[in-house]
Amino acid sequence: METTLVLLKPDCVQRRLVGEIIHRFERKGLNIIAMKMLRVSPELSKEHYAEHVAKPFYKNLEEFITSAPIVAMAVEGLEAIRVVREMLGATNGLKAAPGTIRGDFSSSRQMNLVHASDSPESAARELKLYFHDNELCRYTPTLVGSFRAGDET
Ligand code: 3AN
Repeated sequence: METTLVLLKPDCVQRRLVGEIIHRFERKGLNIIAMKMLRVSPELSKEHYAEHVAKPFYKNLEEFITSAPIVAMAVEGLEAIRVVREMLGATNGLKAAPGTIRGDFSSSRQMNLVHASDSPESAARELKLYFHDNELCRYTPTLVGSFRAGDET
């Protein structure tokens, strides 16, 4: 099992797509084990996007991510880090494959609706920025046997 950080970004909240996108993760069988709405501060933005802070596009990125509330979620599942990234599609919505979230709903590189951690190291670092360990509500879904056979490896 892996846990990944998912952010429904300001464009997602502004466009009323929060429910639509949560619905996709639920239907896939992933477990949402924490969720909160918050406004990203400039300080949190700099921590979250540490790898981009020195880049010329960072100012616009910070303006965007702090422009309206976001919804942060911890999402758990088998190979969840890769699975969720593949559900999102390519960073640029114009390039993202149809059927992916960005491919279906975004035509932008910046307003690409959703962020998800891209590696186990990023997931561990990013989850800590948004959630305390005791906010993660792990549980066994009663439908687990309907999503996968018990003897699958
Ligand atoms: P992803 O969200 O797919 O992991 P990242 O982490 O590479 O993508 O980029 C995060 C955000 O940084 C993007 N959504 C975009 O707004 C911005 N960004 C990344 N690369 C560029 C770029 N070359 N020019 C402008 N903005 C960029």
